[in-house]
Amino acid sequence: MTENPDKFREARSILAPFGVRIQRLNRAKIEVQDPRPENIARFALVSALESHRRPTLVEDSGLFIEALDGFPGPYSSFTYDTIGLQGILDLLRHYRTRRAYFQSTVAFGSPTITPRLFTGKVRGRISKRILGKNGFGYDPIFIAEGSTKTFGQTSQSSKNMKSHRARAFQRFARWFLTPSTHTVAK
Ligand code: ITT
Repeated sequence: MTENPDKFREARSILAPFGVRIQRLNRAKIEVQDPRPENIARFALVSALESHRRPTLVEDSGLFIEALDGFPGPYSSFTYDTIGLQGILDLLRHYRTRRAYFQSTVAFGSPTITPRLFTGKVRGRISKRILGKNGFGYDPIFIAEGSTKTFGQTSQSSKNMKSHRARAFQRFARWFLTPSTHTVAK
């Protein structure tokens, strides 16, 4: 469940090689204010399951910048819509460290399965300029560790090799495909 079609597209392409197919439920995620993405994802999932009584995935993600004590973190969506990429670069102008990470927290549950959380992180740094047109959100200002290009300059498949979202959804898929750990009523 997400209102963000880019997140859905990525999740679908990450899960496809596992043979796990998902459909987008285009509904507003009920987002509590909490510094911990795990709490936001869990609450959103439990709220969604009140009306959507089927196996459901919810994802909460964000960009955490070290020099800004983790900002925008849980406020990533709002910050992107307000000050945007240039606003982040302006905020960082006088800082020496540009270290940052993306985190994705996937929550899965159904009326018969208690919510399970899967987290993925990718560490990197904020670029000095906005670079590239691929991806979405903060991709044009985020350079993953070991790379010289922003996610905005890399292909979807390269991003999927190391992204926070890939790591979280791959963890989910490995769990989901291990039948001894649970049963999902289809
Ligand atoms: P839903 O709540 O409906 O799922 P959303 O876009 O509001 O959609 P979040 O609350 O999880 O989702 O906000 C995450 C924001 O963080 C998102 O809008 C982007 O701006 C940013 N973000 C998350 N993952 C990203 C990625 O892989 N690349 C670039 N920006 C990302």
